[in-house]
Amino acid sequence: MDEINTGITKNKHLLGWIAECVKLCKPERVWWLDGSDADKERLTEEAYKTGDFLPVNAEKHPGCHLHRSAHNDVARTEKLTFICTRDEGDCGPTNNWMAPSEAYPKLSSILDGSMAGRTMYVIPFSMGPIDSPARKIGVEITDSAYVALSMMIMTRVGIKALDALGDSDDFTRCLHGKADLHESRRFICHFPEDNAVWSVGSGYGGNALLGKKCLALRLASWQGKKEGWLAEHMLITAITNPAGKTHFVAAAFPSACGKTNLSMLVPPKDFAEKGWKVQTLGDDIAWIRVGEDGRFYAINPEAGFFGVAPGTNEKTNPNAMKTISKNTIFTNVLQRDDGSLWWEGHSKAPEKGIDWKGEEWTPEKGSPGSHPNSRFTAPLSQCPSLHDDWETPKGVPLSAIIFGGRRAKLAPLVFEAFNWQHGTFVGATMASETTAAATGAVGVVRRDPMAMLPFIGYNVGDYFRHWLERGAAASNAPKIFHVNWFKRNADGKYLWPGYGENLRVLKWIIERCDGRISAVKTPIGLMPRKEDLDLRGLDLSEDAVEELLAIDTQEWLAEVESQAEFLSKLGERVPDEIYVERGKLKDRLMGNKG
Ligand code: GTP
Ligand code: SPV
Ligand code: MN
Repeated sequence: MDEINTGITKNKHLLGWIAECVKLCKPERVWWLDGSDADKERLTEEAYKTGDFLPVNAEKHPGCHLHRSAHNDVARTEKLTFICTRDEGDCGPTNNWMAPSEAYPKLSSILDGSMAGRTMYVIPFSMGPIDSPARKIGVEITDSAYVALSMMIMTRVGIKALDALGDSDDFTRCLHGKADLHESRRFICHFPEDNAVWSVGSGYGGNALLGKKCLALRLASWQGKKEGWLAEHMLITAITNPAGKTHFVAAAFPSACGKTNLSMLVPPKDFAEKGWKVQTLGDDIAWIRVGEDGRFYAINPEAGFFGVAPGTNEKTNPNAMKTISKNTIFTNVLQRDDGSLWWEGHSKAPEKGIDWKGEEWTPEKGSPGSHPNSRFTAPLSQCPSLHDDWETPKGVPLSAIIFGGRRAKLAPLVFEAFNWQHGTFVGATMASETTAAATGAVGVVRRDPMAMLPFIGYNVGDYFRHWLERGAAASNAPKIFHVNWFKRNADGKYLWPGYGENLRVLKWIIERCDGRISAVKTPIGLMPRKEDLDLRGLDLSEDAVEELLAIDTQEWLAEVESQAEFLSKLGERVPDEIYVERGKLKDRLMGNKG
C-alpha cells in the first residue's frame, strides 16, 4: 500500500490504531499530514483532483477555494448524533444514546472497505496552543481532502502535535469516513469512556471536523466534568474602555445566534473615537479553568473560524470580511459568473450565478443562492481584531459570562443574574429560536441550556451540578448576564440594531463588573434603567427602548411554567438549586419577596 510521510511517528499506540483502521477501511493509500506548507500545497492539488475544491476568482479571492457539499449534507444532524456510554444514565435525556456494543459493529460494517480506491488522511492535531497545559491532542482519520484541509485551518496540525504527544496513549481517536453520504448510513458516535469519536456518512462541519463539536465540546465536557473544568459553546472577546482597562468576557449563544459577530465587533464611531476597543480571542468554543486567584481563565482550543456566511458584510462584520479575504475555504455559497463568491446579505444580488447546489440561479428563482448555513473556514491569525493574548497558555481571566438567544418576545435586551446560582439557572433554562445550523425546523423556540443542548457530552443534570460546583470553587467567579439582540416589535422588525451597537450593552455589563453603575432589581434579575444605557447617537425611539427593557409579567409567568415542564423532562439528576431558583423567580413575579 502506498504511504505518504510515513515514519513521522514512532508512537506505538498511534501506529497500532492506524493499522486497525486501515484493516477496516481498506484505503488505497495512507497520507500522514506533517503540517508543512509543502504538504498543504500537495493536498490542495489533490482536493482539486477529487472535486472537493472548485476554483474561484483568484484575484478577488487569493488562496481561496469553493466546496459544495452533498445536498442532503449541509448542517449538523442532531438526530443522528449519539453519546455511547456503557450506562444510559450517564448519557442522560438530552442526548441520543447507543450502547458501545451496538455502535462499534454498526459503524464498522459501514466503514468496512469504504475507503477502497481512496486516500486515508491521518491528521495529528492539537486543540489549544501546543504549550498550554489545557491542550488536548487528537488524531483524525478521514477520507475527505476537504476535511483534512479544513482541519489544517481549524486546529494545530502535524509534527508539532505528534511531538507534543510523544509516545503517550493520551489522544482522542477520531475516525471519520464519508462512506456513501446516505442519511440512513450517517452516524456521529461519541465514546467518552474510550476517548474516541466515530463519524460516518457526512462530510459537513460539526459532523466531520471532529476536533470541533465532537472533541472540543462533547468529549471535552465529559473530561472537564472529571477533571474540574468547563468546555463551553462560547466566544471569548476583550473589551477595553477609554481608560485603558480591559475586560475579557465569554458569551454562550446557540448556533447561528451571533457569537462570531460579537467576538469581532467593531465599536460604533463615537465609541471608537472615545477609545473603546474590542478584540477577538475566539468565536465558538472556550475551555475554562479556575485559576489560583479564584478567577475563571478561558482558552480558545481552535485556531480558525468556521463561520456563517449569510448576513456577513462590510457593515455588519468588517473584521470577518478582512479575515476571509484570502486563504479561506467557502462552503455552499453562490458563485458569480466571474468566479467570485456571493451569499445572501453580502451585497446586491447578482443577476445570475451558480447556486450552492451547482445549479443556474437568478434572484427570481425564489430559493436562496447560498445555503442558509453556508460557511467560511479561515485562520484566526488573519483576523485584524485578534487580541495579542489569543494563544496565551494559561488563558485570559473572565470578568463576565453572557448567555443569550434569539427570542422575538419575552427576554429583554439585557439583565444580570443576582448571583452564581441564579446565573446557572438562567443559563440552564435559556431558550432560543432554532436556526439553519442544524437540520430540522427553523424558528421554533427550544430550550438550549448554556447554548450546549446539542453538545453536552453527558447527563444534563450532572452538567448543571458541575456548573454550580465550578462557581463555588471560584472565589472570584465572573458575573453572569443574559442578552437578547433579537426582540421584535409588533410588525416583526428587530427592535435593536445589533452588531457594532451591541457594544452599548457590553459597556453596561463591564461597568457593572467594575461596580461603577447601579442596576434596578426586577423579578427576573438586575437591569439598567433607560438612562444607564449609552444610546447617544443611536436612532432609536423612546418606545423601542421601553419595549426592549420591558418585562411582561404574564408572559414571564407562562415562561416559568414552561421552564418547569422542561426541567421535569431532565430527570432526577437536576440539582435542587435549579428548582429553588425557579421557585424564587415565580415568587418574585407573583409579587412576593424573593
Ligand atoms: P455558529 O457558528 O453556528 O455557532 O454561529 P454564531 O453564534 O457564531 O453566529 P454568527 O455570529 O455567525 O451569526 C449568525 C447570524 O446572525 C448571521 O446571519 C448574523 O449576521 C446574524 N447576527 C449576528 N449578530 C447579530 C445581531 O446583533 N443582530 C442581528 N439582527 N443579527 C445578528
Ligand atoms: C454550530 O453549529 O454551532 C457551528 C457549526 O459552529 S458546526 O461546526 O457545524 O457545529
Ligand atoms: Mn457553534
